[in-house]
Amino acid sequence: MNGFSADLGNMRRVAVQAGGAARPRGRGIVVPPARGGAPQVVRNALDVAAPPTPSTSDADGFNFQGYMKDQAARVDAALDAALPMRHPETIHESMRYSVLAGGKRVRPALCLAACELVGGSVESALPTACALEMLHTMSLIHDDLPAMDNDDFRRGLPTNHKKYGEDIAILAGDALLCYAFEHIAKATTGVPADRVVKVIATLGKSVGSQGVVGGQVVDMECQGKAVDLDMLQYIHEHKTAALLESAVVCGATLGGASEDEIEKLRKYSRDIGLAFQVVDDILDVTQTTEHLGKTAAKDLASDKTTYPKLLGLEKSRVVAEELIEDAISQLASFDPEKAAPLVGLAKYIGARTN
Ligand code: GRG
Repeated sequence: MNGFSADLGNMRRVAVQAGGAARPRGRGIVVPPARGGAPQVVRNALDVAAPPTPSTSDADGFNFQGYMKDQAARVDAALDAALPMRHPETIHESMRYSVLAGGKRVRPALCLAACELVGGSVESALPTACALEMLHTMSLIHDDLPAMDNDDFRRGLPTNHKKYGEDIAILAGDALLCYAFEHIAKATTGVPADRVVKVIATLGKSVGSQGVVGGQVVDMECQGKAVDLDMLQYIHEHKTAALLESAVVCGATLGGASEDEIEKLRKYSRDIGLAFQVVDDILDVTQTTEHLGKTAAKDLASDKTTYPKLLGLEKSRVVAEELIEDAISQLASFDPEKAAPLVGLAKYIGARTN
């Protein structure tokens, strides 16, 4: 696995400070003030100076860090424009606070890369890429609520309910969930309508009771109980991998992929999706709160079953590596130059440190 991928994860610059305030530095996104508070400037995790050149290109000369930085900047600008301040201000402030708080923008990047891989344009997939980030962010807002994971920090900032209260945090999640679909339907241009309808159906299923919500429910029901590997895999595949799969499949659909191409990309995305959560489990026990931008050792504290708990750290790392290798093998029939972003994303997901 390439060193450059891991470096990307080290670039989070939104520090968790005493009191939870973000440290304004240089250029960044101005997040609207909370009730009565001052505007904050936060930076995307990828919006930082790239490390020295040797680590920015992989063996094939693809500049993955540069690619991710460009895609994140594009997505951040599109999200900023898609979520303007409106009346009633509180809810829009709260939505913007979490969506624009940074994040690695992995799901939008997967969507844009899959669309371009099969011949589509970034512009045609950008509304769906933004919708994916809105859905992902709403799932984080709700996951952090006291009724769920009860967390105080996310993306290096106080969680949405800590900042705006539980009532507004629930509603901000609800509003982002609705707006994501409205945004795809209204803002997608240059794509045949039947593809857009397919994307809306795919995305809807992936976050509902047969996807993210289903995985979260089983995860909650399993807490404090003995969980075997099959059950853990079910949880991870639904709670986390479903949205990553959707990102890739929706991007490919918008770009006009054939059934055969969709199937290969579906297998790729299932592998990276599961690997993403296996690595998340590993990071929970190997990284600090400051580095992660969210509370570390949370799974340990809540006695959750994780891959490291069932298999140990080393075996979990091997599982993640094998999944990444399998994912990359699904891309073998595509033009290597066009597939480079998805190869890079797979390697990054396997080697990320936050
Ligand atoms: C989706 C309708 C709907 C409801 C939400 C609360 C809930 C139901 C689901 C929880 C889903 C969840 C939070 C899964 C964990 C996924 C995960 C590993 C998140 C971390 O993603 P990163 O590392 O985070 O990409 P950043 O902040 O970089 O975007």
